[in-house]
This record gives sequence, C-alpha cells and structure tokens, in this order.
Amino acid sequence: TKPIGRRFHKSHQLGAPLTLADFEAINRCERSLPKNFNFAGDVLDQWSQKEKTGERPANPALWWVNGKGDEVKWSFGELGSLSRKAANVLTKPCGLERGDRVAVILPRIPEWWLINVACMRTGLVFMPGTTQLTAKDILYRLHASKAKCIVASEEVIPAVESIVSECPDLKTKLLVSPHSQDGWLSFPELFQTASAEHSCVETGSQEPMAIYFTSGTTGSPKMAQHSQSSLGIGYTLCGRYWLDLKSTDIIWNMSDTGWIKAAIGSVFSSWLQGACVFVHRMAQFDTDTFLDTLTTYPITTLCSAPTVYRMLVQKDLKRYKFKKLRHCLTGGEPLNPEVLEQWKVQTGLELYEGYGQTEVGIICANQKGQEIKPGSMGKGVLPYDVQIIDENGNILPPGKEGEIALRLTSTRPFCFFSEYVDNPEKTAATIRGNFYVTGDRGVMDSDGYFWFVGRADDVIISSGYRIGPFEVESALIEHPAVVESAVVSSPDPVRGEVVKAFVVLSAPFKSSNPEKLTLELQDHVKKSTAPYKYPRKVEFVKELPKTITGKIKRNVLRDHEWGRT
Ligand code: BCO
Repeated sequence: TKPIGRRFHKSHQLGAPLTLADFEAINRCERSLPKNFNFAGDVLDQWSQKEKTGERPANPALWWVNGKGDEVKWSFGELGSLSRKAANVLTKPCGLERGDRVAVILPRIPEWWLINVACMRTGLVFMPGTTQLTAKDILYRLHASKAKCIVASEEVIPAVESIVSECPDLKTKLLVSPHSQDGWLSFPELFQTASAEHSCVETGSQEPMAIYFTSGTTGSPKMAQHSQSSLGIGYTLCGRYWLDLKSTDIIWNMSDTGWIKAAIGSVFSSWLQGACVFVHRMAQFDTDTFLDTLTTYPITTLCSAPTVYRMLVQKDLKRYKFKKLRHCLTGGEPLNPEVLEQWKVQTGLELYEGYGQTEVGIICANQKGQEIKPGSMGKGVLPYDVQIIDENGNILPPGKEGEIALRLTSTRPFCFFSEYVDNPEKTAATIRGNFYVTGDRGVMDSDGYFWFVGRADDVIISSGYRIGPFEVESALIEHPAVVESAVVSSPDPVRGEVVKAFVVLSAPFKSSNPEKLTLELQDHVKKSTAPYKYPRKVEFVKELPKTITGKIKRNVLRDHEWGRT
C-alpha cells in the first residue's frame, strides 16, 4: 500500500510514513495511535498528492448535483485549495481560533463539505445540525456549546435572528447564500477574496473535532464529542469492509448533514479510501427522483435508511436500469427481512445492514463477502468486542436477550466519543462493569450474528432518527389543549416505528373536533421542535397509566401499541 499518512511516522518509526494499511492496523489494535493526526492534512492532502502523480483515478472527490442542472465536481486538489480559502475565512474575518465551537446548519450543499474540512484545517470544533432545527433547538445548542460562530443557510436566518440576543457567546454569523443579510458575514463574498494559502494545524489525535447532539429518554440532547482520530481514523475498516470502497467508487449516502451517518458515509469512510462522494440535493425526498438518479449517474455504492428502501420496493424497480450500482447498504433503524428480499428480487442486489451509534460508530455489520442472515444486523466489527450482557454486566450466552454492549480494555477505545460535554454523570452512565452499554437490546446467535430487539430506554427510532420522548412531550405541553402527554413508539409499515402521543386534554378542549385538534397539535410540535419528531399518531385519553409515585408508565402504552402483553 502506498503511504497516505504524513506526520505519524515521527512518533512511530523514523521516516516511515503511515499508510492506509497502518490506519487499518491502528483499528485492529496492532499499532498505537499517532500523537498527532489531522484528517485534512494527513488524508485529504495525501489523496491530492496521489492525484498529481496519477496514483489515484481521475474521479472527483466530491460530485454534487441538485436536479436543476447545477453541478459541482471537485478533485481532492480542488477540495484542498477551496477548503484552505474557507479556512482563511473562518480564522480571519470570522476571527475564530483553534478549539472554538462552530454550529454548522446547512443543507446538502458543497459548502457543507468545505466548512467541515476548513474546521479540520484550523482545529475548530464543528457541530452539524439539520436545517429542520427550530429556533428553540438552535438556542439550546448555542447555549449548551457556547458556540462562537454559526454557519447557516438562508432558511435558518429567521430562527437564528429570533434567539440571537440570548446568545452572548456567539460572535459571528456566517451566511452561505448569494444574498446578503444585515448582521451576517457573507461566506461567498469573503470566500472570493480569501487566500488559498493556509497551513493545516497539527492537531493532537485526541483533540476535539466535532460535537453531535443526541437524544435520550430524559432531558435535553447531550453533546457527544468526537476527536480527530475517532472520526478521522476510526472509519477505515468500515469504508473498506462494510462499504467495500476503493478509490474508483462513487458512493451516494443519503443521510442529512446533521447526522453522524453523513460524516461516516459522506466524509470519513469514503475519503479515507479515496472514493468519490456523490450528493443529490433534493428539495424533498422523492422516490422517482431517487431512482432516476441511480439510472443517470455512475453511482456504485448506495447507503440509505431502511425507510427509503421500504418506500423504493413499493415501486416496480425492474423498470429501472441502474447505471453502475453494485453495493447497497443500510442502517440507522432495523431492516425488515421482506424488504431485503424484495430489493434483491427486484434489483439483483443484496442489502448490507450495519448498526451503530453516534457515540461509538459502527458496531455490527454485514460485511461484503459475509453470508447475510435476513433480519440480522451482522457480526461485531473490529475494533469492538460486541457482547450481550445482563443488568449486572455479565455476558449472556447465545440466544439470550440482553443489552448490546462493547467490552472495554484498560484504555478507552480511540474510536469512542470522548465524552458528553459538561455531563460527567451521563458519560459515566454509559459504562457498566467492563462494558460500554449501547442502550439497545438484542440477541446474539450461535454463529455470532446480532439481532436487534429494541431500545432499553424509551427512545423512539423512526425513519432512522432517534427521537427522545421528553422533547416531544415538552413541545406538546406548551399547547393550551394539553394537560399532560406520554410519547411512545408505534409500529408503522414504512417508517418502522413512528412517534405516537397519548394526550390528556384540558377542560376547554375536551369537546374539540379530534381530527382538527390532532392536526393543530402536530403543527404545533413541528414549529416547536425539529419537524421530523412530530407525533404522526395522536390518541386522546382520559388519563395516563402511572406508577404509585406518579411516574408515567410509557412501557404500558408502548406494549399496547405493539400488541404485547
Ligand atoms: O412526512 P411529512 O410530510 O408529514 O413531514 C415531514 C416534512 O414534510 C416535515 N417538515 C420538514 N421541514 C419542515 C416540515 N414541516 C414544517 N416545517 C418545516 N420546516 O417534517 C417531516 C419530516 O420527516 P422526514 O425528515 O422523515 O421527511 P421525509 O421526506 O418523509 O423523509 C424520509 C427520509 C427516510 C428520507 C428521512 O426520514 C431520512 O432521511 N431518514 C434518515 C435519517 C438518518 O439519516 N438517520 C441516521 C442517523 S445516524 C445513525 O443512526 C448512526 C449510525 C451509525
């Protein structure tokens, strides 16, 4: 393997640059982590060198389309010079310094990739968020993180403007739009005049690189912090063995920019292998546009949530001749065996499911070449030792249901999140004895395949989103019709599960038209919190089941929804 590393050798073997094989060795625990690592300098710029010497095919690094005739194709060399300009925008006019936190709320536009790489080059900590975030969500994130800067697109302006006076730490608002706005710096204007000369900072391997907000059963989302190496090196095996990528491949990973799956599939796993990242910015997800894209562009690798495949198999897929598609992946929620089967019958392609979490990345996967057991999420992947444990941290034998957990050695695995920022209790609560507990329940069979059972807590997994019931209940209670509510998962043939709210009405609303009130409450939640969390089902009830201490028994309602006794 040709070297793609740059600086590691100084702390390892004198004069021997690390290679992709070395990154693999680090993931296999056969080699220690280098002292310093920076994904932009040590991976992207090396691919750029390889382009110059002809060691990488003339395949773009990023290929972006929007279905309206606009197209962007950047080589690694172009990505390098453009992201250096973006880095100069962030450090000079924006005045940001290494370690500062930057909220990045952008749709799937090329600037999202530029800003991410620019943050790596300057040592800034990026915090991606979906454009579905509301003013309240953004306020919470800016407060909790004390972010110095927000980079946003035009549709996010009203939400930011409505809360900005409450964010004393926020120094800069950077707008990615052809139009200018009072109080915002214009990214395109500053970018035009920025220099392409920039020296990538030498970040420590365990220096913070990104923060993702994750939902739990109680309280507001937690800030899961990742390091330069957890994201930048930790996805080497995933890119090679699950995504099966080579530098000749073109991967289309559908995930929204706000989720770690975008980082895995559209940045780290793919670019570690030198593959091309394909992006189609659709105004709204639409199956026809989706299928046309696969017939028009030479996409070799597709990664999307099971919900999308459930929607696709409703179509007559035999009518479509995909140009180059050879490898299909899915994750974020459980995949039904019937969907896997229908996809295979209609397209001739297998569906390789993976399972992971924002905190620790990919845990299990059906890797290329491995026999697929329909309904299973595959085997544990390196460097993890995946086990099923009981409530006391004891390993359970094959066939026994328990919690999916990762065995810990004396040091914290480098590909783990570093911590929940400012929340040592929640960070500590992820450890039980010698294990990291995922909060998901499952079973391992005698062949070492894992089968997902459900969450151990009340988190709802809908269309690949993890939704905390507390956030939805908090939004509902703001409405005058709601005295109290309980939010649980309910089965859905397309989305796997959806959010269902059981609502106790206040006296003035008891005789309201239930259909109208349902729509009003749904609309209210869409405005109060990110719309993907809204309750797609609402049931009005006289009272909620409670424990003697007055705690709502969500499990009773959930079991009822799922037909369990
Ligand atoms: O379905 P509805 O039309 O009733 O509502 C939709 C939107 O129309 C609505 N909405 C969006 N923006 C709005 C708005 N309403 C009011 N105001 C706005 N500004 O809200 C609902 C959003 O639902 P959605 O996002 O599920 O939309 P859609 O179009 O049904 O998309 C379907 C999927 C499958 C494309 C989408 O759900 C999706 O992308 N899911 C995947 C999520 C994902 O990537 N998860 C991975 C997480 S990372 C992980 O699991 C770790 C793995 C290691």
